[in-house]
Amino acid sequence: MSSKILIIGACGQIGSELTFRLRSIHGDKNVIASDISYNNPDIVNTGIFEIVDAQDYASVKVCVEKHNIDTVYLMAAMLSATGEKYPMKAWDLNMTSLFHVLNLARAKFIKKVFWPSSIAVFGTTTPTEYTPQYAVMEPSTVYGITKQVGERWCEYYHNKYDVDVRSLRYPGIISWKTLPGGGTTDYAVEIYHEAIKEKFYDCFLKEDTELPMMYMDDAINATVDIMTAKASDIKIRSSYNLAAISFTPKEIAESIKNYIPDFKIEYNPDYRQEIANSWPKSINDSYARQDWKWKHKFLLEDVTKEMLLQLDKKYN
Ligand code: AKB
Repeated sequence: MSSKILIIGACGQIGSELTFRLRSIHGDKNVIASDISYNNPDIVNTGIFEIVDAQDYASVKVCVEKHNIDTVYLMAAMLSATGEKYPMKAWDLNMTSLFHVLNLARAKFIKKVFWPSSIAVFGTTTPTEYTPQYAVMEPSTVYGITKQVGERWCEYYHNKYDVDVRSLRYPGIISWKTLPGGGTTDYAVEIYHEAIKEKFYDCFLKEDTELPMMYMDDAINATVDIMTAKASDIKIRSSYNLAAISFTPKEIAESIKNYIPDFKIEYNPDYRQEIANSWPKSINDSYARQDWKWKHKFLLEDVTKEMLLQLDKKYN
């Protein structure tokens, strides 16, 4: 019997592409997309969609029971940059929604949970190059704090209540279908849109700010792979380091210039520079590669080629 899946936060950058992929694997009738509002017509009008408030236990539970859900992907969250503007709202959304889903699993309403963590769990005291799975974690953003605490709760619910929860520490995710919102790594998506539309990008990070990044297809593959792996292969129940590529704003701009030679970039760092400075430059994800055979496919050249191709079709 096919699994019945609920995606909470399905209208967002990762949630939307995850919805498309899971519909293609499990069939449209087995995947219920949900969000707090009808703000992504591509998701709302193309399959089953429900309004679910991730902060309201009853709202989540009613949807789970109505559709006989066994697996929940909790993709709703407030990201790093917006979280710094609204610290308490970020804490409330990111923690309350996680507890609701973990408690539904503990009470056996659902069998399996995916919850994304982030490179934001690391902080200025973490080694920045090839950051290991087990490193000092002193996050300096509210978002990072919620992800670090969330990881501890995931492991706790697994150990104490046998909850099958699986998690990845996503790097910055690059995609063209749905814009990201409120993150520090968003520059690496915006730059492609502006390159196609204006041949100019005003970058909010310094030219040499190196951060871990990944193309959306790789992120979705990793998510599907960890969720379909045998439970016994998932040895880490907090969250797995996950990596693909690392680059600076200058390097991404150079790769765009290979296709748009008159593309120009200026650097005007704002409050997000400090957030980026606190994060790793590159990640060691050897546990993911070893335990459930994770492999990335997209390098920076592939990402640039695909992003410019797709956005050129969209805007021109
Ligand atoms: C952000 O920039 O806040 C996110 C993340 C790295 O988790 N994209």
